[in-house]
Amino acid sequence: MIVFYYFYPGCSLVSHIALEESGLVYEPRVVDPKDPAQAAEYKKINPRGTVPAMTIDGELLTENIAILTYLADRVPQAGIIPTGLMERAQCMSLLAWSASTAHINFRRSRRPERFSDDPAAVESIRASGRAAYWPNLEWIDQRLQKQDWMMGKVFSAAADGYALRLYDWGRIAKYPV
Ligand SMILES: N[C@@H](CCC(=O)N[C@@H](CS)C(=O)NCC(=O)O)C(=O)O
Repeated sequence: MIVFYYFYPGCSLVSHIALEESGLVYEPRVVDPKDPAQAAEYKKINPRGTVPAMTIDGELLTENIAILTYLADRVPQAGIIPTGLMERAQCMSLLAWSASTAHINFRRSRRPERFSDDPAAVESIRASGRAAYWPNLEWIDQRLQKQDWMMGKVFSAAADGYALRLYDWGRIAKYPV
């Protein structure tokens, strides 16, 4: 049995899209990590307190990239991650960049206090995160000018789901997307 923990507008949207595409039956649970009571309760399940997380027959799996890989391997016909050797590697490259570069630039702009305990530094961290996120959005846009989907001719729930998540954050943060 799969239980899936998520929150909008969190990065859990990416795993959520892939889970829907997989066709697997799951129990959805909304968790607001910013709500202290919910966060305390949730940490009993996922001690990191982050979403997405999933339990599969009681075993915890965290991190978008791990969840996406698990779902892609479990339901290969769902088109979550391409199956060819190089296509798969290129998709993993894109997912890693999304999670470790674009997401973190956006986080710097939204949660600058997490990057320094010096209150005087917060505004400059926010501004540099905001500035750094824009080229990330432009890079996705340039890719989609040349092809229909992030991985080329075929939809990938993982790669296109991440692009949608990053675009939607741009929309929420009032970038001219
Ligand atoms: N590297 C993780 C990031 C997970 C993450 O930080 N999720 C955010 C929402 S976008 C969260 O749960 N934040 C709550 C917190 O850090 O307390 C992944 O890709 O799954």
